Amino acid sequence: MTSTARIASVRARQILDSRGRPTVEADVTLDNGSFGRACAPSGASRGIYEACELRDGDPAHYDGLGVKKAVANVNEKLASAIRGQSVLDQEAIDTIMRDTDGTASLERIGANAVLAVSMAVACAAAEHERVPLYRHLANLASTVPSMPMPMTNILSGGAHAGRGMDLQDFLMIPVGAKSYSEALEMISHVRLSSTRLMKDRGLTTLLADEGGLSPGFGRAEEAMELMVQSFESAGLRPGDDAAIALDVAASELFEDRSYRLAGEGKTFSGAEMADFIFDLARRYPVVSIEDPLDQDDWDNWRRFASVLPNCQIVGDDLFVTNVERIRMGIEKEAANAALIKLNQNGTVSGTIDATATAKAAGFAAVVSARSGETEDTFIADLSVALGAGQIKIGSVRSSERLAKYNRLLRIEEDGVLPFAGVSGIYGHSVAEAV
Ligand code: 2PG
Ligand code: MG
Repeated sequence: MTSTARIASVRARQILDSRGRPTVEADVTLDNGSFGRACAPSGASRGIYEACELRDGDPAHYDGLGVKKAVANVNEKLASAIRGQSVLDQEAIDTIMRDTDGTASLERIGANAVLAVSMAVACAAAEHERVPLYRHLANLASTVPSMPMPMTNILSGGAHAGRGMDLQDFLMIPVGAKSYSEALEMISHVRLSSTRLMKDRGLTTLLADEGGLSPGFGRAEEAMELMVQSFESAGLRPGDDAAIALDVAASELFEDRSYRLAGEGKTFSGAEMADFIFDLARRYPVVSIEDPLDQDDWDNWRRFASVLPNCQIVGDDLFVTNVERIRMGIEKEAANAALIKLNQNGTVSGTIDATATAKAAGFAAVVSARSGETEDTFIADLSVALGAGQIKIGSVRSSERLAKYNRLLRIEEDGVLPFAGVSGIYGHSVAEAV
């Protein structure tokens, strides 16, 4: 048994994320001197049901994107509310913070304020217990840790790339990898191959927010072809060694009850949008599709999931890491996997609950970064701790992403954790386990 340690002080500040925008960083110090620090991430293609990210709205500073109010809420409200609490009781601390806010979507204090503190509390507890963060989180969640399979952006469009392509992300899953480090090497190889192929063809190799390449293609098919060619030129067999995952981020395309795909020159109904994605999934080695439809288009989600029963169908904007919405998805059989983002939920314990809800129903879980990230590596430990099976960090480019990939290399080096491989991807062994 470890002795308890109590929260002595909490302090927040405004720092900048990978897009140069303000975000909240929080420090938690315990009465025995143990310390935890964490930073809230921030999304660009946000779901309307996400917990609230509090921004100052003062045009004189950072175009209204400052987070000084959220910082003040930590320093003036949350700090006194949780001072003296046992750091080991994450759930009680998260509940106090939710009660201090008093709204379901944390709109008074701000989910960015609450989450940064919630994560820093977990970090301080791990330091106090002298265990790696993933061990502490696995103890909190009563889960069995494993090394996740990465799902990595190679080509990007949508809100992350100035709407260069309609679909937001064309990702690679190195399904043939036998270890996390092998998976990472395969990804790096494909990333380099695609850059080379694009340069050879005289295409632009602009970088999107998460480090994916933005070739400026109009049509999704051109991006799919380039994905397959990049696998082959890296010496990988499409489908056997490397497969494709899509994040359509369709809520961003939904306007006036239609899906508007400027690059394709098409406007689709929900059924036509689904058919468009089915067609891509049939012609290319696609194993995972995220947000193929709008966050409120439940009927078409249901139909979509029933037509592609062996493909992983991931709800991001649809579920927003929210237990109630994940339950609705389970009931309606609208998907078979949940994207897990801490800041959509607002607390560490709420995120653990959302993941447990999904997993208990046989859904797969993908722990995910946001387009706005920092050097914080919390999600690497979280994905391991929850035995989520999959992680989505962004491309292997720029240090806010590499910090997390590299943290996973260090965890792997401990040599004690199994690699999830394809077992965490729905339609592989998750489906059989249901
Ligand atoms: C997503 C995320 C991460 P954002 O849609 O899955 O890629 O994007 O953080 O901009 O919501
Ligand atoms: Mg998404």
